[in-house]
Amino acid sequence: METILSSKSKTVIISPERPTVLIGERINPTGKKRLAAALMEGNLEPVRTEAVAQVEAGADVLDVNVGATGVDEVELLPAAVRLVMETVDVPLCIDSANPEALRAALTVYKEMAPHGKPLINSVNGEEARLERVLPLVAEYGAAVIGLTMDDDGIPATARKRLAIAHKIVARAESVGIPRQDIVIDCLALAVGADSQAGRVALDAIRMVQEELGVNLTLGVSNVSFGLPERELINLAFLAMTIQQGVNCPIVDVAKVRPTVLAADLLLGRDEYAMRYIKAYRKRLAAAARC
Ligand code: THG
Repeated sequence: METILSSKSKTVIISPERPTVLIGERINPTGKKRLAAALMEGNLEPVRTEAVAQVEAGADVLDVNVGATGVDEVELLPAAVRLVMETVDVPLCIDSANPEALRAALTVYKEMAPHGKPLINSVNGEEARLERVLPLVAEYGAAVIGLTMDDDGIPATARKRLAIAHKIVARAESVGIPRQDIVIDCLALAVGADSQAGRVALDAIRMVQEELGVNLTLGVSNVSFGLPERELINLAFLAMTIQQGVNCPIVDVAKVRPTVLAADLLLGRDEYAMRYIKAYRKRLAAAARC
């Protein structure tokens, strides 16, 4: 099962047989006061800086999210997409809950990369979102992330999350979106609030992988919310989710890439440890320059 994304001249293939694809999460004002303030003033310069830094750190795809209170996403999301596409040549994951903002961003993506294919983040099992966003994805020939939640929220059991994934895949296929263009996100909640939150997400990932065969993403960092030394928990969890079937996580690339390369190596996705060693040498060279 291959999900093929593309920018102006770069193709990224998400597949269980290939190394993990890293979607950079840092173009997002959540928890970043300075970025939020800049976006509110219509200043997109920090977006450019984050785009360059993440690609330099090894991001394969960039998530672009400008959602903050006081921001007009219909205006700012397409502007951010344009700026990022002028700055770096990687496919984008366009992240908004606003269908009008998604349409405006898709229009810019098509203008900047006529043969390109972005990932739309996201739909979920809610009727209103399925009805509004899936036709947009089909019209623009994009790929789409489906979150395993619906009008009743995020289910507490893996089986119910799997049922929502089935529903999203069926609805997407019914409007002409092929299964390989659907990426499922099983959603990780905080283990600090519910000790079973990690376990449930890991079980759901495995079930969705086995029953639907689709590619899987995950926003990993939620799992450690409210606990000390979050990075430790995030990295342990990330390795486990990759083993279960996540193959395009949304992450802080600079922080997680070495761990992901180690996980890929251990799962037989890095022949002769070439990628692992290449990244090690790059870190050595960077340290020597300091
Ligand atoms: N699934 C899908 N998309 C998503 C998410 C998901 N998009 C948004 C989010 N979750 C993933 N992106 C982020 C972006 C930032 C942070 C976490 C997830 C974050 N920011 C720091 C904070 O809040 O403390 C800021 C830290 C910093 O400044 O470096 O944690 O789950 N499909």
